[in-house]
Amino acid sequence: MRLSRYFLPVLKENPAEAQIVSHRYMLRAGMIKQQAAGIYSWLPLGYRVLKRIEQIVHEEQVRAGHIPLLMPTLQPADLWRESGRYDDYGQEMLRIKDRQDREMLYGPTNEEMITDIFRAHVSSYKDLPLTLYHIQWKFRDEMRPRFGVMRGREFLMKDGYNFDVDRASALHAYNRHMVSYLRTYERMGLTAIPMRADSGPIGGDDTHEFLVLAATGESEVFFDSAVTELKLGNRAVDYDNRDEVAGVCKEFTTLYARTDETHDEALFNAIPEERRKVARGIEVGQIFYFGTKYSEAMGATVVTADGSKVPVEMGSHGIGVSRLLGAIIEASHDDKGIIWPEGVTPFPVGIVNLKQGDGAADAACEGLYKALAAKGLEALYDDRDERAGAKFATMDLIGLPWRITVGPRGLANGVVEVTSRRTGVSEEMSPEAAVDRIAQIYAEI
Ligand code: P5A
Repeated sequence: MRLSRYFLPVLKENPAEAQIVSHRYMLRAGMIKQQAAGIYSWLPLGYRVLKRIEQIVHEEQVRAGHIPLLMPTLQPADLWRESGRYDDYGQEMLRIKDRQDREMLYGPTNEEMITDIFRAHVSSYKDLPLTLYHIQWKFRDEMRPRFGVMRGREFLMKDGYNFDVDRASALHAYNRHMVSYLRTYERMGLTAIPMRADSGPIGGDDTHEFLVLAATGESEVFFDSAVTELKLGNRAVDYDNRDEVAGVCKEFTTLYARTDETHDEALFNAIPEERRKVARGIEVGQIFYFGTKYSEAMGATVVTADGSKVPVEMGSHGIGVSRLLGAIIEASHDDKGIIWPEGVTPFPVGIVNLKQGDGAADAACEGLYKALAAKGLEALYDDRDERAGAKFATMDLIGLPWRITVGPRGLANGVVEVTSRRTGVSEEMSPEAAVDRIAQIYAEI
């Protein structure tokens, strides 16, 4: 993409309404525009990151054996009357009437609708296990929408629902989600710690929230600092192997890590003092096992191997897709702007032409741009007729992890400069070597 033809409305001034750094940088970098309290347009740069995050979420769900579908944003109220949640949900639910005076709502979550789909089409244990998920907009009329996409009213969620014949299989589905979430967050450059939590309006006995530590997080969390060292890394996990999946979950949930709702002072005090941490965290996901809560209320049953009819065992599992942009920025920025991890960056690399209009510089930039494209890497090429300082400031603000700087002086010596946004370290090399270096970095992601 050539910046002269792109739509990147960066702001020079700090927007007064933004209280936290991620909100400030998302507005300044021209990623989002507020349209009403807690409701945003996704401008091109923000939209690219949102799509990257969605892509990673999809890949890891499919890897775990989960199946994508798409349910609508609008739902009939009657479904929610069946589960009893139509009245329970209160003012957080946006209720709408259509022209026939039928009661509708903008879905805050989809347990009822997926149960309705299940009961219409599945009746035998032979069709299980089954996990269906979608990535769809939700609406919750939050009392205090704030911090930009962090606590929106309209927000994008990945929500998945497992259907299993018995409790043991449903717990395996719960564990599978935990492992797939760990991998998902790691690919985004995040450390998200699973913490024992409270199930709130979704209901159920077993639930973990995934928290990214950040001073601006809305949840107070208590944990053993050793938990922050755990990494899934590249190990291959066989998602069908119950013991192996349970083993990974055990590794990640044995050390003390809880939100304030489930915090236990006595257990906490048993941790060696130097490892006892109280901090704040951003909830980027939550998984629930709730058994037959919805299937019983809504008549979703399966016939088991011995011929008996039982309500299907279920759980639901959510990732805050749009919130993740804010969480990643909170975890990865400096005073100049965002520092995107390679896994989610809107463009893999930026090209800065220090002297637009100079024949050699223009030709070298075009060459780099094409050579990167040939390797599947779409660079953001700053081809505007601007001062070098302004170009660097824009690149630093929007946070592309790598920058190639091209100027007549370097070219006279046959070199361009490759700079890491994270470390600020620059290295001179030939344009060909620069392309190979960037391609190598992304080949390893
Ligand atoms: C699990 C999937 C559920 O709704 N039902 C379907 C279950 N869980 S949840 O914890 O309530 O939400 C899942 C994740 O969505 C994000 N989230 C939000 N993001 C932005 N703005 C909001 N107002 C908001 N509310 C929830 C969180 O990341 C949460 O973990």
